[in-house]
Amino acid sequence: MLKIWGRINSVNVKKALWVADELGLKYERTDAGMQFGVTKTPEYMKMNPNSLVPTIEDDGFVLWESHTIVRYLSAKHSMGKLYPAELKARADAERWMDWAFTFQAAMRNVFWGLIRTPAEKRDAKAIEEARVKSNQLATDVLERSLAGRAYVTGRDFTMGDIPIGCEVQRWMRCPIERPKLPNVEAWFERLRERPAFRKHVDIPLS
Ligand SMILES: N[C@@H](CCC(=O)N[C@@H](CS)C(=O)NCC(=O)O)C(=O)O
Repeated sequence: MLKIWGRINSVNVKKALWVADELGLKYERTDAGMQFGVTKTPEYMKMNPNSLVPTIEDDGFVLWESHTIVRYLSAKHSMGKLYPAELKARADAERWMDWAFTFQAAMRNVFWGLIRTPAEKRDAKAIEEARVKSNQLATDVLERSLAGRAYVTGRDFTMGDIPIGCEVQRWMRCPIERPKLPNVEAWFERLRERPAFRKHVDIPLS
């Protein structure tokens, strides 16, 4: 059976859990990372020398890097659907997967500052800079690209929606001021129609 290591509140673990459930896979999950430890043990580091989550094992094949995990499971179980078979359509989806890390980096200080740092220790300037940057990316890139599209690559839901869907959930649920972005909001509501997204991704931030 597929094994997944990682705590459920990690944005990168959420990507692996979402795709696994989206594909209807059975898996066994082990808590790892932050308060659960595990990631610095020799056994874990043999699988993932980065000491980070997520890691998966599928029939003896060990894989880390959340977006690669999303690609691998999509290609294995959903060729031509979640994993577009046509080269340009696939590159389009992969572009959004890569861009999700651009958005994650922009958002990082908002999320860590407001969700994982006690009020008295917050760096207000870093939080504000990250808020402005992530709002700008959401407006200039995501909102514009989603005009006339149901999902990031067009009419159909693909693996391209998974990493950026997880990052945007954080942005939507952090207590910050955001611009009104009708295309992003409609796309986010479409993601919320998916049971696997509600179960693994749209949960309270911690
Ligand atoms: N690029 C890697 C980054 C993995 C990563 O940074 N994971 C974080 C959680 S989101 C982590 O393991 N943090 C340390 C911990 O949880 O102990 C991926 O996408 O899998």
